[in-house]
Amino acid sequence: MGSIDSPWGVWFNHRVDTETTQSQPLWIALGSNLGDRLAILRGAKKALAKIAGLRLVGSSSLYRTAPVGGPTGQGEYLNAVLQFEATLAPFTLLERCQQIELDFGRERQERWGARTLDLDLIAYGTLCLTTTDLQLPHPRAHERRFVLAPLAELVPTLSLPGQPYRVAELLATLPGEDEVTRATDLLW
Ligand code: A4P
Ligand code: MG
Repeated sequence: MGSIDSPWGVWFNHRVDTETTQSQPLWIALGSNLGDRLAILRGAKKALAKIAGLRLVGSSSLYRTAPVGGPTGQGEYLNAVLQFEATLAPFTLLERCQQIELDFGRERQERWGARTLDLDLIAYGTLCLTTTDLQLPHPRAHERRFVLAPLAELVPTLSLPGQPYRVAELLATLPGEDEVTRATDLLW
């Protein structure tokens, strides 16, 4: 595995699994709508913070959110976003996240179906990646209130790579304000 000194300010359409020597900001979105959601998200946060090459530096509140897409009759989600300083190579990071999803009972049946734990890599520095297994920034992050609301708590002025608008501006244009509410009663 190689290493590079500069942040990745370029587009890749192939597997780039390179550690950085200079840490990059990384945002991971967490979601759960099956099982003991609060315990799962707390456990996932601890597990992510233990990954070598990641340093947890910020945590949004939890949000109660109405399910978007997928089969009807799904339960409400708890969603949140965590911020890290990261040097871990992106595909290795994806593998670590998928292992944590499995550790918390994730089963993949249908797309956007109910799940104990979903970990989505929202953005990793300025890296733009379009591969079968990993896209960065996450291709739907900019249109999802359940991602943007917690992300705006952490970095309202961030522009996701490739997006002309800042997170808080994107959020202000989205409908469905009543479908995403900050869970002020839940600490994690
Ligand atoms: N993948 C590609 N890019 C990424 C990335 N940046 N981060 C690939 C994580 N994974 C990425 O994901 C499918 C494949 O995406 C993975 O194998 C990975 O290689 P998955 O987690 O297996 O399945 P999924 O989550 O059902 O699919 P997808 O398309 O990632 O769904 P989304 O867009 O993440 O949406 N409503 C509410 N209220 N809250 C939610 O959290 N989540 C979803 C899932 C739908 N509705 C929701 C919520
Ligand atoms: Mg996912």
